[in-house]
Amino acid sequence: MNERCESIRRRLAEDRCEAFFSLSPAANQYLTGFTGTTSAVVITAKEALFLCDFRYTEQAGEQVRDFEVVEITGTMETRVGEHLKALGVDCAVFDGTALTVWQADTVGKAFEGELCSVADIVSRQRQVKDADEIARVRAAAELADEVIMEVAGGLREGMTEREAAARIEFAFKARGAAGASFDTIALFGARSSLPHGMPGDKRLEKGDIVLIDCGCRRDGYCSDLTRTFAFDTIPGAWFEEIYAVTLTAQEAALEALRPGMLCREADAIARNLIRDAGYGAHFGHGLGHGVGIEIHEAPRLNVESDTVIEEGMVVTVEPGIYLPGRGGVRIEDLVVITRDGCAILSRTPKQLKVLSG
Ligand SMILES: [Mn+2]
Repeated sequence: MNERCESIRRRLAEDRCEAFFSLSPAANQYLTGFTGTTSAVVITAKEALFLCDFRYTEQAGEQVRDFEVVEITGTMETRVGEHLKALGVDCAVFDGTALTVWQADTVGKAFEGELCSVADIVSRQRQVKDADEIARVRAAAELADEVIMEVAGGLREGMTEREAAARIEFAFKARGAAGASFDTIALFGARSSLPHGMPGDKRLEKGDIVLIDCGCRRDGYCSDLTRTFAFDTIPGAWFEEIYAVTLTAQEAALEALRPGMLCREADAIARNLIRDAGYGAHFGHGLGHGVGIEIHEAPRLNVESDTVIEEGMVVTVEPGIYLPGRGGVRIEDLVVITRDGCAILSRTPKQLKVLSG
């Protein structure tokens, strides 16, 4: 019996709905184990169907457990609607955050029954990880630790941001990851003030800040890690100050994180410290986010989230201070919430490190 599928069935019973369907690769991986990019899942009280096309039939045979694998041809959305109709369903729910309007319309045209969008039907379940999922995230986090130190230690004057990012992504694959869990961020000098800047042609110079935000996907699960370094020389007292404030805020949030706390309360711990140090306007993003099958998933640690933190959630803690035109600092760890606190999965040291040039 597939417990994740049974949980969907319990939710269907509570909501008095007869069927759930999904075309989301992340939700389908969670429910079935399938890691391909195109598939559909249909769940009713009695049926559990997994739909894929010819390209994936063999893979589905190896990966998919507890679902009846159905090979389809043509438009997946139309086939899903036809299956719902053939199952005699009147009402079907889907996760509205994971389906486009076109997809819903196309399913609906073939189905002819009632479709109902429910925002969090799978994503809420996915927030709390089981031991197997935590082990996979931990393994992905270990690889990020290895790779960031190896590549940061190998940076040389004149190397471009793009090359640094490419070295990280190569190292992930060479060490057995499926690849990066998102496009690697490697920013030098003043460009480190761009919280999600794209690596470009900027060449590394002595006295530059080096901000690296990277992670990999390994066995279907993601990691996420950010460190900020100085190259050869510390750029100035201002940088040491924003580094110290960011680190204090990050460690205070880690110290406080525990089950029962609201996500916005966790965010406020770091945010208040940064604001009190005079940099409130320069920390414009949330404290962190859930990590699992997707690099950004529920819960969100931000100023407005009322989600209660629970044991087994895996989240990032990543405050930053960004001074336009000068440079920025972000320090990010990946953590798992434990019974009475959190366990930090990221092992890369956080004291300000000056990379040798
Ligand atoms: Mn992150």
